[in-house]
Amino acid sequence: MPVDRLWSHTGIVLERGVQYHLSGYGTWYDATIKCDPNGYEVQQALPKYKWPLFWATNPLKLLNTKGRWFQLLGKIGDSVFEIGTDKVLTAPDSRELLCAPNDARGFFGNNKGELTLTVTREE
Ligand SMILES: [Ca+2]
Repeated sequence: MPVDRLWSHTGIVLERGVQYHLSGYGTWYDATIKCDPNGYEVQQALPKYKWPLFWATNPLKLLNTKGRWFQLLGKIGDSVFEIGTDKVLTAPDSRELLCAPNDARGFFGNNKGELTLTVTREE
């Protein structure tokens, strides 16, 4: 899963109404901030003097404004949801699963690293 672009294709088509277990692992970087698929809290990751920059410019541009920074997100059709390291999902549609880090639009260029996502169909 590349980290430097919006909504990467996974090639995995889920089936509507079926339950899946999604797990993400690996390390990625938002500029110099290192984190895992659960993302980070600005208050822990950055010195205080940098907070206003984030709050003033970025949160409204996040793909998921309610989620953590750099949390692994999934998207099926118009439905966006948090995956992180662990997620049980009932597919809302029979569509391809797309993934992205919860970064601000226009700020993907400074991202590095790669995550692996496994998708298991629950029987
Ligand atoms: Ca970024």
